[in-house]
Amino acid sequence: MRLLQLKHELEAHGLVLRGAFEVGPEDHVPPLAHAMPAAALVLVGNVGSSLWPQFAASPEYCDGRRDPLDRWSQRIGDALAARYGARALYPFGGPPHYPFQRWASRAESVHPSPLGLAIHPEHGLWHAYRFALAIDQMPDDLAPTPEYASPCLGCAKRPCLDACPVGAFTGTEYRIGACMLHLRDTPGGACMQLGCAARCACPVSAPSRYDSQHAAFHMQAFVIAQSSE
Ligand code: B12
Ligand code: SF4
Ligand code: SF4
Repeated sequence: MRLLQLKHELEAHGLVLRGAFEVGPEDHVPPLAHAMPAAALVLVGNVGSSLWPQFAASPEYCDGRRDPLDRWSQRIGDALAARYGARALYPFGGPPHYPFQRWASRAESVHPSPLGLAIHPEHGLWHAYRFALAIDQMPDDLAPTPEYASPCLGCAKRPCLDACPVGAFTGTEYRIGACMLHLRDTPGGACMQLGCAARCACPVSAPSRYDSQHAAFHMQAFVIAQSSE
């Protein structure tokens, strides 16, 4: 596999190559076909609202059925896996969950933030992962990952921890019950319409914030998923 070629293919879907790394036993990547161990893992996701135009025009978004973004991701991930002889792994569908945030920190310079979301030096909190491709050989053009310090280290005021209207983030835990009550009580409120206020309060890479339609889609999906649990 050449990462440059994959990168171009992903661009057509609004997806972004999020890095790759050589797999070790501590990464807990499942085996490929015939129990062959994976040699490398390639991560794919979105930065800002990169995927929104393509996803919003997709059959999955328009068919009114459940989990459109997961189904869209799966269609693209499965097709790429078949073409590259890879195994596609998804962040959804658990538990158990594949450790995507841990894998992300192996693939590129992201760090845990006080909100639990991984923070990226360029995209801040406005990025996520759609799938990973496990492959049997190292990509020909894998470059070393540059290391950047976490932006949170230089953020003394930590405005993300003060912005939630119901104090759902304590710095060590996320009180999902309090958050969910607020979201259900205020369907027209800022969190539901523009995205989590704590996430929006982070000053890092404000221009990468999700477009309002994209943000509202995720918040609605989040409430629907929690309501059906
Ligand atoms: C379960 C889950 C949730 C649960 C619980 C999350 C939790 N913190 O416990 C719920 C439903 C609450 C949730 C909510 C959201 N989630 Co979520 N979630 C997951 C999921 C499916 C599994 C996480 C997990 O348990 N992993 C298992 C462990 C073993 O994996 P790990 O990588 O080793 O675990 C690391 C993280 O869990 C992290 N971590 C977890 N909690 C905390 C808390 C703190 C304080 C810190 C520092 C670190 C940290 O540390 C671990 C070690 O590295 C992941 C996808 C995935 N498969 O990873 C998405 C994921 C973490 N979620 C994601 C997102 C975006 C959200 C939402 C913002 C969705 C939305 N509305 O848009 C919300 C947050 C709500 C809000 N108000 O902001 C993204 C995060 C992207 C990023 N930039 O890091 C992920 C990676 C999914 C994706 N497709 O990219 N989520
Ligand atoms: S507001 Fe500061 S501490 Fe919070 S996520 Fe952003 S950079 Fe990190
Ligand atoms: S979505 Fe709103 S209520 Fe929920 S944690 Fe974020 S700021 Fe708090």
